[in-house]
Amino acid sequence: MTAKISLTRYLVEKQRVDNLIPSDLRLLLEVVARACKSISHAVNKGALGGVLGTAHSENVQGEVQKKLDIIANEVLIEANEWGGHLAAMASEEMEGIYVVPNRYPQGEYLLLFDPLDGSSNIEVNVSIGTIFSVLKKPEAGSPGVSEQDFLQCGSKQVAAGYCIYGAQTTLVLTVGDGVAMFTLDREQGSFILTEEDVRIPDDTKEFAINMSNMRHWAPPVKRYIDECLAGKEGPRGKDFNMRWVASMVADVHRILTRGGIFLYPWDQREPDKPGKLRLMYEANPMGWLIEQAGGVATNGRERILDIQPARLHERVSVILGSKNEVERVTGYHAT
Ligand code: P6P
Repeated sequence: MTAKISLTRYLVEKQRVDNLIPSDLRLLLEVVARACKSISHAVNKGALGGVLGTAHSENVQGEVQKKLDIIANEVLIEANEWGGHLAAMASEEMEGIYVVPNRYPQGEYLLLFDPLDGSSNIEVNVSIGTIFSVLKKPEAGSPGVSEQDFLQCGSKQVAAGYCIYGAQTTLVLTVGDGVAMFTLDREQGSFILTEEDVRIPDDTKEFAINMSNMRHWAPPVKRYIDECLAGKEGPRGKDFNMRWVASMVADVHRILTRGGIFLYPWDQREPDKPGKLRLMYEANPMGWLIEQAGGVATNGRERILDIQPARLHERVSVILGSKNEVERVTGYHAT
């Protein structure tokens, strides 16, 4: 029987054997994983834990916050602030950055997260998740840490991942040498390696988009979806299936598991906004995971990871997944 490899052993080997990650980054990722385990327990309690429903407050995005949004955010802040590997954190749920208090040692990493993505699905017991991204504090620049330090392209990430709270609780991670998946063994309380070197097939017959927005899309997206809907009698010569979970973590997890294309494109409902999803907390971490698994992630014009953010809560269009399918929608050819 093959030995079970825990997340800790996997990360120690990335540090020691592959010399790929320094110990501070390993420790940071272990703390994030432990925080996700705590969030998973809170999510799994549901109504029994009194954690459902709204918190009667709005986040910086103007979205009504769920109690679990706030709980997850607090769990991540409290777990990560004292360890000495972080300079600051940024969350989809908080307007500004959270600088590690002076009573704790400051580190060189910046942690960004969407503490509970897809929280509109909490009450209906559909998979949700935590998305995280790790950057290094820029070498140059003034002492201390500012919002400006976070405004780095997604290609600067040193680690990225998500934890999906579904039928299983699974942590999916990249530190730049492929994508690995770890399933939570609740009896042991540890994440166990269950997939390594994840690969997305270049072609697919499955697309994920919120079809109710069809009348608002730009023509290239409308044309692409129409061709998929035309099936084998149409120009694509094959039938397509459609999925839309409305939790990005669930749709991306399906694509990492069996291929597919995910689209949340610009639409004319908010013409001055490039898209609904957030660059720093959703598109960048998910885009890197998709690329590390052999897929492509663009905003319809350029590689997601090349976009220079101007603001912490910047939004973006997202088209990602199976290489040949994404390139078909946008005419974008990965370099
Ligand atoms: P819609 C969740 O709120 C989210 O940010 C992503 O996880 C998800 O893909 C998308 O929004 C769902 O948006 O408009 O279909 O509810």
